[in-house]
Amino acid sequence: MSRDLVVALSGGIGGAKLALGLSRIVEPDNLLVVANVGDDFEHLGLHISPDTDTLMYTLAGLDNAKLGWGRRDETWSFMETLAALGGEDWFRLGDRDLAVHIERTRRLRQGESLSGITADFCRRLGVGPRVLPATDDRLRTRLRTDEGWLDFQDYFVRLQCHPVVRELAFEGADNARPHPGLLAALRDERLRTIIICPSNPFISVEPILAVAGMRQALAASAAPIVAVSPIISGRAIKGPTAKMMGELGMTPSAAAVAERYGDLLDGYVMDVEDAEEAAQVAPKTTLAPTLMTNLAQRENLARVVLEAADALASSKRGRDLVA
Ligand code: FO1
Repeated sequence: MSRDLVVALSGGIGGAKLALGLSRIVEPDNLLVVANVGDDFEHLGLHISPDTDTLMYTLAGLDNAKLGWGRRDETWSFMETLAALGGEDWFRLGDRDLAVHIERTRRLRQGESLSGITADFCRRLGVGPRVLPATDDRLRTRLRTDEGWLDFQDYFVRLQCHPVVRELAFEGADNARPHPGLLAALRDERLRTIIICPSNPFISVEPILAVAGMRQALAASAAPIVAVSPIISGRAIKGPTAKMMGELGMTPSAAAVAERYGDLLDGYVMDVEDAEEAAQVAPKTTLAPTLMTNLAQRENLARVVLEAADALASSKRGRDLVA
C-alpha cells in the first residue's frame, strides 16, 4: 500500500503558495488543502470566505499576486459605485470576486454547505486538489486588543492590524465539528503527512486547531506532522505575525512558532537563515530556503517538506511498533 495522501492546513497567501508548490508534485486526488474559516464574515449581506477563496484562486491560477487576495485582472466598478453612494468601502470586493460571494451566499441560503459549494466552485475553475473548509460550522476569529474586542476583519482590514493584540478567541469553535472528509483523511492508512503551511499561527492555523476534536484527530494520526516556519530572521514575509508575537509576549522567531505548536509537531522546516535557532527547536528540524517568490521556490519547498516527512515517517512508525 502506498502512502501518497497529503493533508495541508493553510491560511491565505503564505499557505496558498506552498499549497501551489505541493499541487505541482502531488497527484490532485492525493492533495487535501484545509482552509481556515476564522476570517470568514458577513459583509454587505454576503458570506465572504477569504482563505478558502485565496486557496481556490491560487490553485486555479487566478490569484491576484500583487494584492495577495482576490482575483487577477480584477476591475473595481462595483466598489467605485458603492463608494460614490456613500456605502461601506473599507473592504474591497472586486467585480469578478463579487460573483463568487453572491453565488456562494445564494447557495448557502438554500441550505448547501460551505464545503459543497467550495468543491463545486473548484471543479468549475479547474482546481485539481480538494480545498476543504476546516469546518462547515460557524467559527469566527475575534481579538481582544487595546481598543477592545474586535471582529477579525475589523482588526485586519479596517484597522490595518494597528491595535495591540492581547488575546484571541475563536467564537463557535467549541461547537464546530471538523469536516468529516478531513477526519476520514486523517484516519486513512494512505496518509503520508500532515503539513502545517507557513501561515500565521494565531489567526490562520490556530482557528483550524481550535475546532472541537481537531487537535486530538491530528495527534491520533499515524502520519508525521510537519510545520513550515512563517518567520525568517525574526520577520514575517507578509502580515502581522511578528508584530502579534511581540504583543503576545513572545520573541518573534522561527523557534518560538515551533514552541507554540508544541507536541503537535514531529518535524519543523525552518529557513537556512535561522540555522542557529535549530538547537532550540524540540521537533526534528530541516533547514531550507523558505522564501517563495516564484514557482520553482514553491515547488522546491514542497519537495523538501515531503522528504522531511518521509524521513520522519519511518521513525514514527518504528516508534509505534515498539509502543
Ligand atoms: N484584505 C485587505 O487587506 N483589504 C481588503 O480590502 C480585502 C478585501 C478582500 C476581499 C475578498 C477576500 O477574499 C479577501 C480580502 N482581503 C482583503 C483579504 C482578507 O482580509 C484576508 O482575511 C486576509 O488577507 C488574511 O488572510
